Amino acid sequence: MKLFSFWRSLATFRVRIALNLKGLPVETVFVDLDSDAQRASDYRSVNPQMVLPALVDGDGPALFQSLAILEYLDEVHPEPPLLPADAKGRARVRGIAQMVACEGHPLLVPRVRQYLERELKLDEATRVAWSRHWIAETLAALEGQLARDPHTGAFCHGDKPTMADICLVGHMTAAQTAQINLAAYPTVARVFESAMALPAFASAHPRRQPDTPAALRL
Ligand SMILES: N[C@@H](CCC(=O)N[C@@H](CS)C(=O)NCC(=O)O)C(=O)O
Repeated sequence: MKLFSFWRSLATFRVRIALNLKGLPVETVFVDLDSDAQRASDYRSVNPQMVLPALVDGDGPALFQSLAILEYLDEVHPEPPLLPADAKGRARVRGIAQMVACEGHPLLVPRVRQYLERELKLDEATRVAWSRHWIAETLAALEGQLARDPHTGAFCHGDKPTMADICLVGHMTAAQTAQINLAAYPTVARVFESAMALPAFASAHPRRQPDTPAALRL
């Protein structure tokens, strides 16, 4: 398998965790988002949406959208499962994953930040306020969902990691980078600690990748 990746990409972080949990070896192709390499013709031919990640399994075609890739990996390599066995549990886990991947994260990606800066001419402080606002909104939504539900265990759903944790850790990483006070989100923070204690999560961390700038490497 070939994974198109950038160290800081939170959507790619998700796929790296799933590959690690399932013990699947992967060749990594680095696409530098900081130099807009996602818009160069060679990557555009892999993923016309010009976003990471993309995953090529064997002869392809390239798979795109991190949640679709996670579902694919889970179908083709079922162990360990990324979704619970029961339909309501699967709906809950997918719902939590989508709160991050479909609601929170899209407001933070480079093309949105660039539009705010280059087209709407927002200054740095206003753009930072935008990011911090949406990160906190998603944290509050996650906390509300996790804190009230008895299905929440050491992880988002019970005591084994699922797709929900895979998405949650990326969002918490964004919150840490934005230096958001996490005191109001104790359940999210606790689940984050449980997940990041697992080597499959820890080694996928954005600051532990071969293309992570040396000054930022953990
Ligand atoms: N919903 C997509 C998000 C894809 C996405 O926006 N990826 C970011 C990195 S995390 C990206 O490549 N952005 C490039 C850009 O915004 O120009 C997924 O889950 O795969």
